[in-house]
Amino acid sequence: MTRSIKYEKNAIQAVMESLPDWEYQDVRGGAITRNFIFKDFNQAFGFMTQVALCAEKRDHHPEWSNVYNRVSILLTTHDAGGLSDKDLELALKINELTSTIDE
Ligand code: H2B
Repeated sequence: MTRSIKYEKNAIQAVMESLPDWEYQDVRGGAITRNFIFKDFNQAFGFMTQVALCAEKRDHHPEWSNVYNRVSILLTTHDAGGLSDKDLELALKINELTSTIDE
């Protein structure tokens, strides 16, 4: 398993520039969040299924919640105590998945 590399404070701005749809949160050493709204529950859960498979493949898992057509995702790396390259990589993958969903 590859180790994660935590981003220190001075690197956060550059990271967030590559993730315009995500918001940085100064919690738990650093985290990023994004909220999604889908057409209905089927579409939201289909998206979650795709994210779950990508997460498991990477052994890197989101903190998330779902209410009907809404999905909220928070990414942080507890092993590193904050935001890491694994969060950035998964966030970019999640962006890629949403761009293929017809809303
Ligand atoms: N997911 C996230 N988001 N952060 C982690 O630090 C993490 C994980 N660690 N998934 C992995 C699993 C670790 O607990 C296992 C043992 O590899």
